[in-house]
Amino acid sequence: MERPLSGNCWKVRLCLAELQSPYLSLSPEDLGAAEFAALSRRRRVPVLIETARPPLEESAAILMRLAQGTHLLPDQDRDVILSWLIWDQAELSKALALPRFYARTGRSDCHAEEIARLQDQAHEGLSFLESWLIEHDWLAGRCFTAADIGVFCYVDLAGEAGIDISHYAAINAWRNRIRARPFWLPLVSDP
Ligand SMILES: N[C@@H](CCC(=O)N[C@@H](CS)C(=O)NCC(=O)O)C(=O)O
Repeated sequence: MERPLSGNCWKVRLCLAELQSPYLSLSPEDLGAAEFAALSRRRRVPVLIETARPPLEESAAILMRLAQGTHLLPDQDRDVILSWLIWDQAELSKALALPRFYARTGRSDCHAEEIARLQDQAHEGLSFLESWLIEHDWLAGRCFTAADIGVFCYVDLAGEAGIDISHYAAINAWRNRIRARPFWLPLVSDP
C-alpha cells in the first residue's frame, strides 16, 4: 500500500524494481478507513501486504524483508545495512521529508522556524554522508545494497525541501551511480 509522492514508498518501489518483483499497488483510498486502520496501525504508508504474513509497516523493515536472500542484503553486510537504515530514519529522512511536506502543502510560512531547524539537521546528516562517500562508493560493503536505496530517496528529493545539495560532490556522484542502475525508477514515472 503506497502513495505515489511519498519518498518512503519510493524506497519500496525502487527495491521491488531492482529485484524485478511484481506487485500490486493499492492506495489507502482504495480501502475503507477501517480496513486501512487494520493494515496500518499508524495509518501511514508504505505497508507491505503478503499472503500468510501480517502486514509490515516502516519502509526500513520492508526493505529488509524484501532484500532478504538477494544481492541487496549480503549476509556479511546485513548489520551495517540495518545500521544505515536506522541512521536514515533517526537522523536524516525526517529532516528532509518534513520541509518538503510543508512546501507541498503550502504551509512553509507558518512552520518557518521548525523548517530552519530541520534544514540544519539535514545538513549535519548530509555532511556525515558526504564524508563517508568521499571514501566509499556505496554505503555498506562494496556493492549497491538496500542501505543505498533507503538513504537515497529523500536525499534525491532534497531540492523539494529547500535544501541545496549541489556542493556535496560525493553525494551527487553516488546519486548518479544509483540513477544509472538498470532498473532505477523516478519518483513519479511519466504517463
Ligand atoms: N517511518 C515511516 C514513515 C511513514 C510515513 O510517515 N508515511 C507518510 C508518507 S511518506 C504517510 O503515510 N503520511 C500519511 C498519509 O500519506 O496518509 C516509514 O519509513 O515508513
